[in-house]
Amino acid sequence: MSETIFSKIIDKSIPADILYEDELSLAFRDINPQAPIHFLVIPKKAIATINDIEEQDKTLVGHLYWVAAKLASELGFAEQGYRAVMNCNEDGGQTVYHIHLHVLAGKPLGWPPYQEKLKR
Ligand code: DGP
Repeated sequence: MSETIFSKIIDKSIPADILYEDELSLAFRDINPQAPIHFLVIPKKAIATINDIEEQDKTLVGHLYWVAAKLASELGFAEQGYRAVMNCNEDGGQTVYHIHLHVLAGKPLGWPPYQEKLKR
């Protein structure tokens, strides 16, 4: 897999506002926040898209949600609520090809993200 900007954040060759790190994962604030709180939780293992998650990665992907919930609790927005989503490929809006969980919070978030216009 080719290197992405997130590999450089993992190896600390470029800076990021890091919220949490362990041997498997890293969480840092998104450079272009879409909500009052917006951070990313990524695996240190480079996996390009959701489609590239292999059977041996199942625990690792669950770990990303565990980190999201831990930070939600520590940062104080767990009870109010939040969204934790991964975009996949072009239609999903993915721009960085190293899987990442977006964690968005701090205001009521719109749903659904897309609605067909009703035909007359
Ligand atoms: P996605 O579109 O789902 O692939 O989201 C990629 C996110 O990554 C986007 O919200 C912006 C964020 N991002 C891209 N480059 C950087 C960076 O260099 N630093 C940080 N902190 N976030 C970045």
